[in-house]
Amino acid sequence: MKVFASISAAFLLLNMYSVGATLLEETCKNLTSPPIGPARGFDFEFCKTSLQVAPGSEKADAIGLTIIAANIALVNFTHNKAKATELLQDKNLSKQIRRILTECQSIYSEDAVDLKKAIDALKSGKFDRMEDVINHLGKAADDVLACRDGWEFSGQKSLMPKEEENAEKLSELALAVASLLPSPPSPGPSFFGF
Ligand SMILES: *[C@@H]1O[C@H](CO)[C@@H](O)[C@H](O)[C@H]1NC(C)=O
Ligand SMILES: *[C@@H]1O[C@H](CO)[C@@H](O)[C@H](O)[C@H]1NC(C)=O
Ligand SMILES: CC(=O)N[C@H]1CO[C@H](CO)[C@@H](O)[C@@H]1O
Repeated sequence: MKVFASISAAFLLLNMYSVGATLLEETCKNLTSPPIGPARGFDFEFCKTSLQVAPGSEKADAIGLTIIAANIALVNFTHNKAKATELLQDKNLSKQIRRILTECQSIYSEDAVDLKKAIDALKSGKFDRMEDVINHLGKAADDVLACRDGWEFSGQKSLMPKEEENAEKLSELALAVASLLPSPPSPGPSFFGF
């Protein structure tokens, strides 16, 4: 009886592992190498550990996993906006630093709205809105880069480099996960635009 119970427990665990981990791991595996995702590919462990922390990620389907990825990016953008706001309280910031930080703050703020729109479109389950999803996620990823470039081009050290790096990687991850979604049924152009 005891043996039986532990055998079933082991089976249950195995099952949960293979059923649960498959889509998430397969997704991350597919994103590890080009051409899908950024040219250099994602680090598999980064992809897996980022997505895995979200409750439900083990059992999520492709759309669900994309919602999770977008939501993780949204949490970080919201956090970064708050961080920028906090840093701007410092009255002693140079004019240049204040300008860049203000720009980054509005980027995080605006793009949080884009990320929410992407999530809403995904939740609607309508394939004709997939182009919107890709556009919103792509805008968020591009804008973080613009914020990082703002520091670099002015020869300034970012006041929140770690947060910016996270937001960059997480928004790229969300975009990449979305780009694995099946194309909308024809007629109509593929949402990749090629
Ligand atoms: C991963 O890539 C393989 C081979 O291209 C493909 O058959 C599979 O559907 C992809 N899986 C996901 C989750 O994108
Ligand atoms: C702000 O700068 C002034 C002048 O450089 C300095 O006296 C003051 O201590 C600084 N305040 C803070 C909070 O760093
Ligand atoms: C992966 C990652 O960097 N996640 C961060 C997102 O933002 C929250 C704060 O809101 C951090 O706790 C996470 O570490």
